[in-house]
Amino acid sequence: MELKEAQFTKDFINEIRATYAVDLKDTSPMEQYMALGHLIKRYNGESWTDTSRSYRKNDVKQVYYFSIEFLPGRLLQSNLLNLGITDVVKKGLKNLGLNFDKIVQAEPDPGLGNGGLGRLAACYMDSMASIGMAGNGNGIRYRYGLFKQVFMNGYQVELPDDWLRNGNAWEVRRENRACLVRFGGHVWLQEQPDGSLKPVYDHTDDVLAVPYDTGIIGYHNVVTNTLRLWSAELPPNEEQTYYSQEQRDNIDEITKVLYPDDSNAEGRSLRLRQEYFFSSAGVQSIVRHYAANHTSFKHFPQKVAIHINDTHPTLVIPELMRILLDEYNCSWDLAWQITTSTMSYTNHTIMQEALETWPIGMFQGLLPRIYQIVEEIDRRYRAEKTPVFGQNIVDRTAPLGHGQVRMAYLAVIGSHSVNGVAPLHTELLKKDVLTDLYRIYPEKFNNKTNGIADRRWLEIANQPLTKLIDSKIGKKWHANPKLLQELSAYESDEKFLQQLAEVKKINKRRLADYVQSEMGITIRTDAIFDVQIKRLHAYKRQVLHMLEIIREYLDIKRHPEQSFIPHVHIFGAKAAPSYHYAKSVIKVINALADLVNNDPDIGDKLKVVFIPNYGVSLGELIIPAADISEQISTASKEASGTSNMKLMTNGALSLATMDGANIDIVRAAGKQNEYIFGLTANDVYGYYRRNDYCAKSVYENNPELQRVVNALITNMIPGITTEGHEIYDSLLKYNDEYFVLADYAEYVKQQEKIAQDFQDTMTWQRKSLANIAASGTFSADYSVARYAEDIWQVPYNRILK
Ligand code: 26W
Repeated sequence: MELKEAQFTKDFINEIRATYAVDLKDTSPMEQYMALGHLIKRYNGESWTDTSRSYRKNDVKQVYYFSIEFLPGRLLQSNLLNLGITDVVKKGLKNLGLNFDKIVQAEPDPGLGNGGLGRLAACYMDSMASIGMAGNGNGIRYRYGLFKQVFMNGYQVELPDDWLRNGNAWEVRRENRACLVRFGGHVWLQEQPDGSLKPVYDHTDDVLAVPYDTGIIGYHNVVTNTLRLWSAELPPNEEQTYYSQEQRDNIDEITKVLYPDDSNAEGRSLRLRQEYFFSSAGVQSIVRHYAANHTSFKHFPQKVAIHINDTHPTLVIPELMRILLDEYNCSWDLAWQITTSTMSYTNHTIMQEALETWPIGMFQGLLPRIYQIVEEIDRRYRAEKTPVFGQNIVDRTAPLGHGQVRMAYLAVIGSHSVNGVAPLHTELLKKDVLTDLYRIYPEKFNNKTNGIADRRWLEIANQPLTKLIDSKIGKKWHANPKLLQELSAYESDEKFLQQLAEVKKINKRRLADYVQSEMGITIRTDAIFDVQIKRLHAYKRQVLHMLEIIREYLDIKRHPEQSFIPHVHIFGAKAAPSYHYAKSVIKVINALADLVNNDPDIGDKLKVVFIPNYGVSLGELIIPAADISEQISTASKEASGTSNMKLMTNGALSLATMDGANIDIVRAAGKQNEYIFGLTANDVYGYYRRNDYCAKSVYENNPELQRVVNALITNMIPGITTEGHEIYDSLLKYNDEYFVLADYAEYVKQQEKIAQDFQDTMTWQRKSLANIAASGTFSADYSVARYAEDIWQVPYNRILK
């Protein structure tokens, strides 16, 4: 948008006066931020209205991305960038004597997600708007986001994330678009005068779903899409209904807090209520919007695509069926045809324990009408498929079985498309997790490799690098990230490689300053910054990284005279509050950090920093500073990974297993530019098949490994008690479920190679450059374009190859 500095300054001062009734000099950064946020929202109001109007006027097909998590990160800088007014605003604020960085930091980071799944949804929102596609988000406005993590005596402690304390500058409450969501009670089918059956409800608990909309601004294209998050409230009280405190609490509870677990399916009915709540409200509002502009539902799938981001929103399937059957008198066959043509589903994990199922009793009690519909889906599925495929496979794959509603199966059966998030992951879905359903519906299965929002992860997070890239290849890559490939032309340009090294230094300095001021740990910026940032999970194997630290520590202690390339190990990871083992790993790494960082024999050769409260904002600080990107999951377990892509585009070299999208990263950047090790998915499946993995014999045959692992139980690390034993036992007593010991030797070899290679700056930077140049293909712009073409069948207007 066009904006003159004088205009901006005037508007900003007016906004401050109108909102806070004080002079600028008496405002806090938080107030300055809120005023700025409101002003930008106002500036963008017209484009938001125009976008909605033009979608309606042209009857454009719309995508609704349903996700129980969205992890958008701070919006101020991203909105300024996409509107193209960053420089004007920065200059204006500077001339008013304000500190832009402080204002940016004052924005709360909405933690409405756990990790990869929620962040992916947010990247996709940005990209859909940026390629000019009608893509809306639908989710939950949690009153409290993911807990704030602090360490007390090295243990993780969870504090509430009161992110709405000062209000939310970007959202618009739309009470007039609220709808009712029904829970519990009784339902029976009553014959109507025309002979049809209609459900009648009795004693239901009704909840008002109120939408809060946030504009998602596209990159330099005047498109603003909508992220709609629902909040649960008391229904309007026209009949003076009395609500007991318990009823009020029950309603309040629904959107109060995000479930902080992405490792185990939660069996509690509150979670099921959350899932139905936003699924129902979202579908109701879609249908209402559609019905206001169309007379027949026949063409609904030509105008609406609903995407199910993992199984949590699967109830959109029976909910759309319910509305079509009960409210619009569709026949079952027509309703089913409409529903399956509308729905598509992405699976994000092959971890068995994360696959959702609900006990039928709980499900039926909470959602009696929806249960009837699921029963009918199940009945028809069995009737149709048994003659063709036989009883066994149909029993194994039906929506109802073993007393459970099986959400993934319902999602596959009720959708026309099912995708995994990286080629290997999709293959494993077909061969393993969903293999029976793949036999029945091979045509539904396809791959859509994940992507990331380059504009946030490179342009905003890493401005020094962005400037350097722009100075060489111009700015066209901002809208077409594959053009980063043009940087390859500079692989032999030593001056450029030197500049690349300097940029990395600047980013390392910025992180080192943060670590110094927040944690009191001094780290040297000429050390290798070796980064592992992701949720704490056994399969992600933070333990393997930890063993390497022990090895390096013992090495320096035993050979103090030997030269050692300084190494800083950086972790960021939250553990699910109920995940005991993950919390023990945090404690041990923190204890190890204490030992290493304070040992005078070690000095500044080796440092360990576990940065508390990792999230989007800290990611923006850490990622640009990384030399090494640790992507060391047990092969086959990480569906895709996305931090691998963020780190790559910021010039980090991957220390990685052949898992998830690491495989595609290696292919894109070249194996010689990464550090690859360990078992392949095939190897891992081989062990499963033969059942012949023996962790103990790996241990017994490697004296160095023994020394390292024994450190967990020999009091070498002060301050840990049972935690070291727990990890030790997981490796040796319980036969190392995630093949940590199997991969140890090769991992160490790659670490040694890294230490060698790091000393040759030119070669290192050449590898770093190869990663940056090849990273463009992992832009979410292309990912959503593939979804648009192959699954959603919606147009977009930026040409992407
Ligand atoms: C039921 C509890 C629960 C909650 C969330 C189980 C599983 C989840 C998510 C599906 C876990 C998740 O975030 N998966 C990650 O999705 C990313 C985006 O596709 C992938 O890059 C990661 O590999 C995958 O672990």
